[in-house]
Amino acid sequence: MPPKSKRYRTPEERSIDPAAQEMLIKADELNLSTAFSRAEEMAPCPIGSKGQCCKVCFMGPCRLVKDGQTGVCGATIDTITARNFARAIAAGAAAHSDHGRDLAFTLLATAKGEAQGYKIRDPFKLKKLAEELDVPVEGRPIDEVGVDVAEKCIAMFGQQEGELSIIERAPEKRKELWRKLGLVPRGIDREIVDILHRTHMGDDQDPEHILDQGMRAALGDGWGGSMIATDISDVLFGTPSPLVSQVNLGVLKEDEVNILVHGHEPTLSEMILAATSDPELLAYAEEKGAKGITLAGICCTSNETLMRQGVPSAGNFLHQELAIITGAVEAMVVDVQCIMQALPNLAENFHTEVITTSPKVKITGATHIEFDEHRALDIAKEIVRRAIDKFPERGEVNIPDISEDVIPGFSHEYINYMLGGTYRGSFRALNDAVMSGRIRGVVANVGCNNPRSTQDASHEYLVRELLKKDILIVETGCAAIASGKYGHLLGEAALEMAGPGLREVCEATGMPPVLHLGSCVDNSRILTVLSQVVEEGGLGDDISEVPAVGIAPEWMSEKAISIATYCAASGAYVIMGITNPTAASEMVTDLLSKGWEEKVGGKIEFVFDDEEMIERILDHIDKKREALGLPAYEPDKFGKSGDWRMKELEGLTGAERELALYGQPAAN
Ligand code: XCC
Ligand code: SF4
Repeated sequence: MPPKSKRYRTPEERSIDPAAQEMLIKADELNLSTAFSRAEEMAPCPIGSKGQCCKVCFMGPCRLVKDGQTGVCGATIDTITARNFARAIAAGAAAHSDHGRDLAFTLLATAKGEAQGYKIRDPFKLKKLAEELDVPVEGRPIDEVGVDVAEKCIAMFGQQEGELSIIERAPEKRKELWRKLGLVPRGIDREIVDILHRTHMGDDQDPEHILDQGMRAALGDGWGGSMIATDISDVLFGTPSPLVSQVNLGVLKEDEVNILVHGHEPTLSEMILAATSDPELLAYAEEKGAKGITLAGICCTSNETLMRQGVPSAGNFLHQELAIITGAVEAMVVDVQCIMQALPNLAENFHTEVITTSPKVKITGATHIEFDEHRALDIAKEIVRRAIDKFPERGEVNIPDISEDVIPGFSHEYINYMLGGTYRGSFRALNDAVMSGRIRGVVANVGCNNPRSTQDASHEYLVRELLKKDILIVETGCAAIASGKYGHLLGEAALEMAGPGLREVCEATGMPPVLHLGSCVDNSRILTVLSQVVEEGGLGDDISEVPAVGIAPEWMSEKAISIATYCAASGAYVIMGITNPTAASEMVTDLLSKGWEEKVGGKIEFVFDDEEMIERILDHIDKKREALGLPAYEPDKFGKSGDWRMKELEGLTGAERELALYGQPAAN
């Protein structure tokens, strides 16, 4: 069915993903609304989207739409946009960090032997973490170490004074700068509360001062809450290393019970995975006419289970509704974050049961089965059983026959190993490649999907174009899943797109040119990688000197704002697409870019055109190369080694070959 009126976009305008297009056509046929159609029906509020509306007190809300206008209290547009931005950081940092806290409590329960089904899967990582946190390791049982580490991590959330100890991982120069500027977080929760306090009516009204606190709280996310989430997830569920899996709606199976896990936490989903191979439940599924049980993920819960267990991904953020529209999903099990309230309503048109599991998240119309780590496996089994019960109720099924192979799972530990080998893990090969110009620089492509733009279009285009320019790409979150759909997470396919220098490095080291680093909290892995690159030497003494850029071309969440802020405060240049939430204030927009660049060496800019984004990325990377005294990037300089050279040599006679190799006939 064609779009109903001009205000609706065609499927191709809504998404570049053919699986999504297929489901969007189905949605139109069935007259079902999706985030795509709702975005078309609901224009973004022109006042709120630019940060022009203040609702922090009830003399207002005040909408500042005229030049020079102030709020009832006298607040200026600069103060209001800065406050709004800071509050978004607080919410984003809170979400990430609270996720980290919950994992710390899971580690505690696991180490005490109170968490059903969990165990410490990576004792090495736990020991490393223990050493960093001054927890004695020698001669102690691993569980005892686990208890102490968990307690130390939990204490970081409520820490009142001093410095958050994990910031020690940052390069020396960076820490000195943070100390000088008073940006080192004291405790994770404290900095978030501080933002909420200072942006309350009648407190901090100096935009720069407000945004400084924004950086401090965001650093408590990136180098605190998120880093704890990453580390403890690795300890409990294993540090990722590459494996093969699949991405997109085609991973759902016509003849099996399909269970989707959606949200962000690996905790329950890991147990559901265990439950899906329970012989009793498999027999029960068969009894109900299903050939088996398939588990797949959406969003970052998906990234967590994809990179560790190879559980396939049904897609990224905008796929959550589309998955239900296949009619093949028995249960959509959600935990926290990025879960659309539209799901239960949509599910009513199918046999799908939406199950909320977090004590923090209930949705009207969904079944709530609260997760409790002490009975995790029992709860997981109950959920799987419910899903099986739904199977006979299936109506028409339309699963797009579209999926792509992916190789996710690049932790910084694995990158070390891949580049340096088991005995001398090192980033040397990467640094050398950047220094020689084989790799021009590094781009982190992260963040969401947003129905205000064409789904995946920017992710797909930017990655493809940047690869051509010899840029190594690292990815997390929904951006990573997007890349998976278009073959960019397959070494071979991505190498076809890569420029000659990048290709040469990847062929020599076995490293794919687009690295899946995990979920959104795993943006902390990017900070660790950057710190290690600095430590390795040759690319400057600080993150701000490395030829690297972070981009979030299709972002939508407050967490993305927190991520952008901690990356900028760590010295990185960050470019965000979609919209500038501080557009109402030129002063604040400038502060985030020029102001922060002067202050912390990193900055945030908002760019809505892909070409312009590429231009700014390359310009920044080339400037950083120049500042380091590295040779200017030359596109044709490399790529003459490897297969191409071998094939040419093979075609020559002995004497010609000597001439080609040594420039003169061999002496005899
Ligand atoms: Fe959510 Fe992490 Fe965004 Fe995807 S990328 S839509 S935040 S799931 Ni973080
Ligand atoms: Fe209006 Fe000031 Fe209250 Fe904001 S704090 S709503 S600008 S009166």
